[in-house]
Amino acid sequence: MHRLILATRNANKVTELRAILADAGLDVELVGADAYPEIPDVKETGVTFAENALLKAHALARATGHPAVADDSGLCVDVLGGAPGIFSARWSGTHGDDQANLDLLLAQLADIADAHRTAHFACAAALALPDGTERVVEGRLEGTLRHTPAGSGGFGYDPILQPLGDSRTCAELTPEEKNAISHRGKAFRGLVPGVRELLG
Ligand code: ITT
Repeated sequence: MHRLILATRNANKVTELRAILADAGLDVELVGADAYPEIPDVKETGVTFAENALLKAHALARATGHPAVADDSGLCVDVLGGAPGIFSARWSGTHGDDQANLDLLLAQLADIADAHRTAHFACAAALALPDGTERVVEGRLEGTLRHTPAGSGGFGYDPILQPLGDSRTCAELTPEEKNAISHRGKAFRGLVPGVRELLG
């Protein structure tokens, strides 16, 4: 059985990709980056989601000698020209402060009417082999931004992103409902043919 490394310390992402690989009937042992605590995190120096996902996947594949998958994702707001984009996790200045990031974005958009509050979550998922072979797939979840947060599920900007065709925010969906339509779910599922092709 092939060992596949997922370049994240987020256990939810490992669970989600493991389920997608199992659904696809792929006999792969998926482990998170926590299995390799000695390998340092990679600097995300790319300027697109795809570049950052590829950087992380190649670094982990080289360091472990195993195929590696990585993702990079964020929220892209149309009226802000696609920002926060790759800066989503540190939009307020502090990496990973979800509440501060969300509060700042809502303040910036305070005067923007509903018709102009379109946005999408974007995710690039990359697969890299130790020999440098690579595949990358992108997924999106389109929606509109609420004026006030709603819901307690999920993370990040979930309480303000209402998917097109739904009356709830992402934070009001069950994890299964969100995975079925999410940018990350789409990108991970889109990567399955590449995993099958390259790992058999
Ligand atoms: P890693 O440790 O795997 O890198 P991360 O949380 O630092 O995870 P992500 O690439 O998953 O980075 O996401 C970057 C930011 O984009 C994240 O902090 C959120 O603010 C936002 N984001 C991405 N996906 C999201 C989602 O499904 N729901 C809400 N916010 C999301």
